[in-house]
Amino acid sequence: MIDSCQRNNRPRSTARRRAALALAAVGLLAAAGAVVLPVAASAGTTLGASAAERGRYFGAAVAANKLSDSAYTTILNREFNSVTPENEMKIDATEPQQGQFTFTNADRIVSHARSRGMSVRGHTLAWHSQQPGWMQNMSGSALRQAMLNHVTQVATHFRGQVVAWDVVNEAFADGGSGARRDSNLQRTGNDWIEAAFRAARAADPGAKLCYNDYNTDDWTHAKTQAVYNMVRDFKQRGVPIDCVGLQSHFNSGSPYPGNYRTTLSSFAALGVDVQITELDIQNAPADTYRNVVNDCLAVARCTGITVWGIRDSDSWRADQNPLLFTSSGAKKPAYDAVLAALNGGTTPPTTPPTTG
Ligand code: 9MR
Repeated sequence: MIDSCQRNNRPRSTARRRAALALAAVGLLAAAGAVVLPVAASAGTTLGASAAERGRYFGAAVAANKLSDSAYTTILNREFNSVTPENEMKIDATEPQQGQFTFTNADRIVSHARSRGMSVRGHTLAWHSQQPGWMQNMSGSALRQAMLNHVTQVATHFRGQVVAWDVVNEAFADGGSGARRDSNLQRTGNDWIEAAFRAARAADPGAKLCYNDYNTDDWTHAKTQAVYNMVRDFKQRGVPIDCVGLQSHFNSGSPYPGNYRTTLSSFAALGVDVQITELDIQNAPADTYRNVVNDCLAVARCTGITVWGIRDSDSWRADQNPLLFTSSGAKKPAYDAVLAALNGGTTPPTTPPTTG
């Protein structure tokens, strides 16, 4: 099993080189008596560089049709070292007709990311939602076979290019039941999830395979416990699973829970990585963003954070202004809080103090 760092070590090694250069420069200047005190030499000035300093990635969901918007790509290319296609790898996008695969838009995002040293999270291979019409109309063994073929074909196409896959998305019901969500896939048999993971492993043995869901942030919730029990069972029985994605869409109805760190560390203790995969927070309070970053940093196997869009106008919940950049691309207070948290509470050496 190749880990994500080995598969794409550019952000980390670049960050290390930068840190070494910064240290050397500070050393020279200090020797010349030009500076008094280095401002935390390892403090990065972008989300991706600062996360890399902490052995993690900082990513964004990206839409292919925005790659021609230079205001958008300027922020993407400057700040992020991981990318998740927001819709372009979903089932309806990649297999609109049964057996006919289209990868043009997903390939555009992958190529944009990888040519700039960003890693790619794949989203998603098997899901009850965004199924093309032909799949919605299927059931039973024909559907099971079609789902497995989809997993195999898509994971094979992107083999070696995607560091982590959301193999299965949102398979548990909301509320207190702790049950699986009813869907045409679930009705093919309770083992559909592990079958999808085995097919993904066979198609791309180097990718980390994740289970991804929402409302699994509060440790006391039945849904969180149900996912935890499934992952524990998979690990015990040798079903190939490497990571759990917590989407972490926080708002007044589904707020950031005080026990979030317990959730992260409890999943990690099962022997899987944990990734925060779709973060956005209603009104982007700086304190909550800071807490989320610090919770991830406190858990060694919390390997990265992805925000679900770049500017507020890019968000699926644009009316909640939940992201790190304003619609015109300015950094919000939440951005500063995230960057400072990634830098260990230090202020990045961006703007020299003004004098006089
Ligand atoms: O952000 C995505 C939006 O553009 C799509 O219309 C929507 C369709 O289901 O999916 C959104 O992304 C979802 C993600 O794939 C899974 N978790 C919830 C996300 C927000 O709805």
